Amino acid sequence: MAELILHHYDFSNFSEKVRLIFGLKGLDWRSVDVPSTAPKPNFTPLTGGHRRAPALQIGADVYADSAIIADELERRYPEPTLYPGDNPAQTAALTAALAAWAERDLLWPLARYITGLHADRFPESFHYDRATLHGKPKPTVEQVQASAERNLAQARPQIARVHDLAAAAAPYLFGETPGLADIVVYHPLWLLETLGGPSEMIDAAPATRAWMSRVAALGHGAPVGMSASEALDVARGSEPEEIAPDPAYRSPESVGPGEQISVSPLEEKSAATGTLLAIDDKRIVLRANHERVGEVNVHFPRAGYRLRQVED
Ligand SMILES: N[C@@H](CCC(=O)N[C@@H](CS)C(=O)NCC(=O)O)C(=O)O
Repeated sequence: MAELILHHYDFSNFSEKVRLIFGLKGLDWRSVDVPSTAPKPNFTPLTGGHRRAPALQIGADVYADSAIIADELERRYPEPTLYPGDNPAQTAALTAALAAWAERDLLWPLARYITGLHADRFPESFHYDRATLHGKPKPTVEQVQASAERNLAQARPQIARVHDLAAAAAPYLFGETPGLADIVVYHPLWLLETLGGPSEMIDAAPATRAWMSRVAALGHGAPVGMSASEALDVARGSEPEEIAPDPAYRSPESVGPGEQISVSPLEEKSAATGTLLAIDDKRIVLRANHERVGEVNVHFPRAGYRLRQVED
């Protein structure tokens, strides 16, 4: 089977989520560093232009979001499962609901708080890059710093929820076996401490600290470094998988297979473009073409992405 190639960077929390999935499943993988700001000329040829990290490349198929990466890894490597317990479908549905909360209400106030608190440690270009991504004007370092306080006010009530979850963990959120649920709640707190050092908000709850240590102990599996150009060569030397569209599916945007489309994360300025290959309520698959890599399939989850038809 083709190697698992993760395009990621060290302080990316969504990348940490995937690294921990590799750890939970005990997988070997290849590790390619991606810059944390645009442009990303050795990355976007693989993604139809999508710039966010992480992306998992398997040959000429690229999974461009941690949620679709989790789905694909569970499909290819079902044991140990990401959804432990007697009712895996129920665990998967509850995990998705937990991720929606953790990756929005918990993550974003924490991320804005900690990058605001340490705004002067990042180059100005970093703050500008993130503002541009969200269609906002260039902020001053002082403006970024000023946002720390109001975001802390929003983060704290959500951390209190994590404390309640961790206090009830036995010893993981869904019982004796770790699962994706633990990882999705963990990675926002990991970001807080990766950027800001040990946090008093976490030390205040020993159960949270102990649960976080258990999740961190999942590790990252077995990575071996790879250069970005080697990864591009792998894509160029591979054929993308054939994927049959569901003929019965009608997208609410009235877009169908064979049409030129753009795919963007909701409320964001960046987009991937290509030919729509397949779509249903779970996924969107684009066929993109770039002179460096030839044809690739780019896979996105349906939830969290919007589609637009574009002119040929
Ligand atoms: N929904 C995406 C979110 C990915 C995301 O926001 N990644 C951040 C890094 S943790 C990012 O790409 N930031 C902008 C950049 O690196 O260009 C996922 O689950 O993978």
